[in-house]
Amino acid sequence: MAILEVLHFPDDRLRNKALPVDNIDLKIKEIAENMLETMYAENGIGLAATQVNILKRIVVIDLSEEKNRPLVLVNPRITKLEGKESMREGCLSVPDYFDTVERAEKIEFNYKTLENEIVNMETDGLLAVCVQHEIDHLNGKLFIDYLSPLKRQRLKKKIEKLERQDAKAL
Ligand code: K1U
Ligand code: ZN
Repeated sequence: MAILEVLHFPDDRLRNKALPVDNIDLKIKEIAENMLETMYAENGIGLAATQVNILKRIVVIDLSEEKNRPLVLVNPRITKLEGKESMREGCLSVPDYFDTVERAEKIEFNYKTLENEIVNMETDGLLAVCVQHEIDHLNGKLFIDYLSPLKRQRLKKKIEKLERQDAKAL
């Protein structure tokens, strides 16, 4: 198992679109294991493969307190969106920044498990938000894209300034 490097905004590689997984083989299982280890190490509740520069449609999620209920979603696809809800979101690719985003309140989605089974699910609350956030990552979209251009520009400048300070300190 390995902890992978999580890309940070404004890295252009976060804008890449992930491709569907054709065959769930040992390599895909190893990627999923490494993604889970990375998500737990970073104290996240989700992680999409594009965040670790792997352009495959794989997402891991664990909303449990004990961090012992991992979900691996291969080729996840939302089939129905209902209602609207605003929730405060964070992102492992945009460290130390949280903001409120409006998304669908209730979703229906499907995915393949690592055992090659197709699962259909209906959900709301944090899981619905997290699935939408992670599928956005697979499509090269970040939660900050929903903010106003002014807010996003300010955030980019702040991050670039911090990066320059970090580089000087080295
Ligand atoms: O995809 C990611 O970057 C992971 C992200 C998932 C997410 C959190 C909150 C709303 C939508 C999607 C995180 O895990 S952010 C970090 C975090 O630790 C966290 C944020 C809110 C609740 C619980 C944990
Ligand atoms: Zn994220």
